[in-house]
Amino acid sequence: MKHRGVTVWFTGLSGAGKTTITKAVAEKLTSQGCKLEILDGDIVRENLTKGLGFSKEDRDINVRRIGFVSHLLTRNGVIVLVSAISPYRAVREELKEKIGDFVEVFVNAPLNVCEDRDVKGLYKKARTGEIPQFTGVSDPYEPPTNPTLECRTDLEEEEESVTKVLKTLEELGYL
Ligand code: GGZ
Repeated sequence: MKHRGVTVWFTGLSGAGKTTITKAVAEKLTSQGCKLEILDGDIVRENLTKGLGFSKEDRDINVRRIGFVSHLLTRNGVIVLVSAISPYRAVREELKEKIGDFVEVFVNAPLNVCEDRDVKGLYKKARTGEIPQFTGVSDPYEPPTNPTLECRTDLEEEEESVTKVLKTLEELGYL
């Protein structure tokens, strides 16, 4: 399928569903023959940004590096699906400006829902203080004020979120 390069940036709390939606969108697009890459915070932190922690400074470096790679790929016609908490609005805005072809998806579920899911048991550790500076618990998350799209993963099925993302990319002329 013919498509244009774009960064689709999924931001939201840990456990909101960023990785799940990203993988499902990737599957659909790959099956349609699109060239794409996934940059997932979790994985990037084991490679490109290994050694960085979760202070504001380190998160900003992490997010900017992801943005840098995403920009290179985007301008070479790749669809880049970024999945990172990216809690600070200013850096997301900076990358939006820089990359241009940038779709911001707010993967949103209330903190208590993410905490109830606690897939990896991280929230529990955050509450006891075993993990410091945990987003939403002991560290800030600044929600987008004007995202391209919002997926309320506590209210909609995965399928619906995926369809919304694909429809938005189509409407904006990327697909
Ligand atoms: C937030 C943390 C923390 C702290 C470890 N705060 O849901 P996960 O587990 O699998 O993904 C989260 C990941 C966060 O990495 P990002 O690169 O997305 O973060 S950021 O954009 O803010 O740089 C979470 C896990 O690492 N994790 N400690 N303190 N999430």
